[in-house]
Amino acid sequence: MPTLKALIFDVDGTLSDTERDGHRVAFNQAFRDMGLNWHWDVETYGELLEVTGGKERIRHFIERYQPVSDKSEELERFILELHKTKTRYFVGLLNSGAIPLRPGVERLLNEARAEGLRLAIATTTTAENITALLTATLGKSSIGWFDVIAAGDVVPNKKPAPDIYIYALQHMGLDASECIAIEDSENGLASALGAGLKTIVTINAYTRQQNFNGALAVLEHLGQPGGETCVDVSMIRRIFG
Ligand code: XBP
Ligand code: MG
Repeated sequence: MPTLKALIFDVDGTLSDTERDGHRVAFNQAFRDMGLNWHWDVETYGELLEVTGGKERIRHFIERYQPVSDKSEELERFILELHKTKTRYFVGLLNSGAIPLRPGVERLLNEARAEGLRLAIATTTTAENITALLTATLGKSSIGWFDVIAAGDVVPNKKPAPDIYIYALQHMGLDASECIAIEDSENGLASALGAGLKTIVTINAYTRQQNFNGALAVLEHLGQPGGETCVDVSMIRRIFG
């Protein structure tokens, strides 16, 4: 019977509720900066979230709503520049402290460390965003709490493909059977399950209606002691089996 050795956390929607008031706002600031008359309202962004990866989301938006004839390198350079501008704005929002951790995240991270569980991150987002989020919410030293921070373009295929979780497992030298993933979305769950990981889902406004078949548990959030839900290490060990 495998022993639980590590927790692997998703970032956007899991560590923090970053999409509606973070990434979406940063995208719109970047559009304005680059003289585009595009605006992603809350509903449109929710639809665009079906595509993971900010650069991939911009490309998908262009293909669906702003088709251009040339698929040239020019377009790719434009997308890269637009995404770089967006990341600058998003990091600025994180640095301002505008985006807190979700309930129970800091508590569970500290409990896991105290119990000798290893920690990792497996995310589609850009690595720079994670450094900024961890520093703003937990302090710079928290970056060292994670054995692996597997992020964004380090793998060819983003979520729902399993690549990013497989990358994290390989770099930790652990088997999927020794770990649990914590996710927020259908794409994230598919990615973790595809890598063979048992997965706990904490939903949010954008993912509430999605299909979480196969998850070990689907919860509002990680909760606090005495609350309706409190995901702590002993609870995780129980459902891990
Ligand atoms: C969520 C994503 C990311 C963010 C935007 O990542 O799909 O692409 O929406 O971040 P996860 P970037 O849930 O796996 O953390 O613009 O840096 O891609
Ligand atoms: Mg997520």
